[in-house]
Amino acid sequence: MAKNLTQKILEAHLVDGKLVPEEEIAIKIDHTLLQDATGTVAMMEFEALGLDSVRVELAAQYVDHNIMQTDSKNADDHKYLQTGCARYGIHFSPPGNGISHQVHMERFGVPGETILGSDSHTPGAAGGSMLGIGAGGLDVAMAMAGRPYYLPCPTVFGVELKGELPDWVSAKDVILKMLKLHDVKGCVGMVIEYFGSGVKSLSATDRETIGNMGTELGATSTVFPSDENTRTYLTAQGRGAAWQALSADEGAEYDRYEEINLSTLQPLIACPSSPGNVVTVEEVAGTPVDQVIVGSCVNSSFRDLMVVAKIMEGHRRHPDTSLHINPGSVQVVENIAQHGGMSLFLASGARIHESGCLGCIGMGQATGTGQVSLRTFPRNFPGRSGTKNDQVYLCSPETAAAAALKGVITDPRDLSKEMAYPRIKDPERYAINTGGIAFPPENYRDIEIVRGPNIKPLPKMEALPDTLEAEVVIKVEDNITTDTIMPAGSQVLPLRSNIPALSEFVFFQIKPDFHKICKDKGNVIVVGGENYGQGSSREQAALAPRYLGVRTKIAKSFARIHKANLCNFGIIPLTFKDRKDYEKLDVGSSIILEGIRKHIEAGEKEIPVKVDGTTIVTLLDVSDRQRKFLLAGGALNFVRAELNQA
Ligand code: MIC
Ligand code: SF4
Repeated sequence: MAKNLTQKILEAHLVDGKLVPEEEIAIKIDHTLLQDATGTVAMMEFEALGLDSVRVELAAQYVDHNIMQTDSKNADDHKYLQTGCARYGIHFSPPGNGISHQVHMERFGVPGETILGSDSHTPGAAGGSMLGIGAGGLDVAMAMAGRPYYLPCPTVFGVELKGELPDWVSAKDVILKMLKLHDVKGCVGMVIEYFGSGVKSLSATDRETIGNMGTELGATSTVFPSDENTRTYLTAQGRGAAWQALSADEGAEYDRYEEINLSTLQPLIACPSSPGNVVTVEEVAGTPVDQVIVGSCVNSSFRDLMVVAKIMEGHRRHPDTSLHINPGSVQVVENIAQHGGMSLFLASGARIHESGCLGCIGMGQATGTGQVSLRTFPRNFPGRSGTKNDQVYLCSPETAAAAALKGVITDPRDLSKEMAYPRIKDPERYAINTGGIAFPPENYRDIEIVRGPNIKPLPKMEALPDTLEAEVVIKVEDNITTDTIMPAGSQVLPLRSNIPALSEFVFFQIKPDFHKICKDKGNVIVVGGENYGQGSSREQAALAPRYLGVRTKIAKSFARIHKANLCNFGIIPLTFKDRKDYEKLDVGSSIILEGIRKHIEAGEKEIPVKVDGTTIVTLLDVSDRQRKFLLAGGALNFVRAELNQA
């Protein structure tokens, strides 16, 4: 039978289960990726498993999110990561070296292999034709321990690309088009597989942008064929030997199919405050812009920065609009410098920053009150920039540059009256700096791990009681992101490895005293709408609420990674059998889950829940393995016991 590429990669990695949509499968993980904001706790979790070294082909840890050093906390955590990586055999990329997804693709990506990352944008690995999946830190820690990754078998959404992108339209517009068509939950449970003649016109880094932001569609992952463009990229990285050709078989079928003609695309933009809020740039043209930022883990490659540099050539930025450049990696900086891009930026009045997530995760670059910011980032969730009621738009580098020049949102095609579209060719050979990454030393067993005072032990989690009694403490609407549940930003991120301190920020944006309310109540319940917990993979959005006594969340539906994180930390993710029952629960409702242990042990799907004395029916749609986690009070308790028995 003809197979699509996703089926081929999954089949080659299948450890358990059958490739039947929605059934649980386990796949072998070849690479693991940690980033500091989620990776510090993930390292502690890995340590808690009690192994002597990692048991995966390649493990890497990047310090890219939490790089502001306003006091000793982040620097202490970085030291812990650096020494911990050396101790356990993990590659370590220090602060300033670049953003995980960019650097991993440059230095380590291998077509056809799998990568599990504690960052939701790990599917950006599609640029190098890997199957990248985002997960909670504990799942990645378990993969580092050599265990397979369990997930519901995805369906495969084949997107056939035809034609070629017109001038002034680029890869970001392709993914914004997908978001316009499908919004933030349109591809839940799917791997998006791009194929067709149009794929040839997209470079590896273009594909990274498209794969990375598949996450914004709710997709499990994205896959691109490995072709001549992949080979060109790997050769330019001095790693041509890693290349192999990969594609779907002739006549392969897809669970869902769509065609996009690249030639018909126009510049698009996501308006505040959701990546799914997409309109044409034309529709919002003329809006004054205070700030433009080019970079992040998408649109920060050589091509993406050089196209902006060339558009700015011979011009200053508009006096009312600041222009920021956040390069994806040190390698990108070195290469744009060699090709004259850096001088063009300096002459244009741009502010050039070090490589890292920076403003994308609210680490600096916040805008003033009511100000408009155009960013080439993947996300613009409310308040994520650090400014209340922020006005963040997401767009391509071309649209960003046009706004930096004109001071208002401008369709970049209008620039063709003044200049030719600068088509950028990637270098045949990048200037490569391998010194940035610390490789695991031979004598790793002798390395002493340095733990600063910011590293607090993981909280103990007790097993699930026979019956749970709790009170509803918050009720939220649809599409609540993990940024809302557990915010980031410069004040909160340094506390990511200190759960008691971090828990004071749970739901901070919408209910600042949430942690205080929980303290006096014992067990508490959160009620959510559709797609609850979309966005970031941060397991702190499960771990910190659990610390505050949240043992159950009842929602209309859950986002994939957050649901897995809830099970990992012993929080029962229930959905309403009848969605209308959402109305029956309110803040203050008293809830009883009578005999919950027995229901979960018996593998029951329907769980009766007493709400203020009347019973509603909820669903527990989790695997047998996850039931064991829930009973044990969390995956760490369960897996630790299992490893100790082995
Ligand atoms: C994000 O883009 O939201 C983040 C910050 O990279 C997160 C990870 C985190 O919260 O540390 C993600 O994408 O998973
Ligand atoms: Fe970093 Fe932003 Fe990318 Fe997340 S989306 S990895 S915060 S650059």
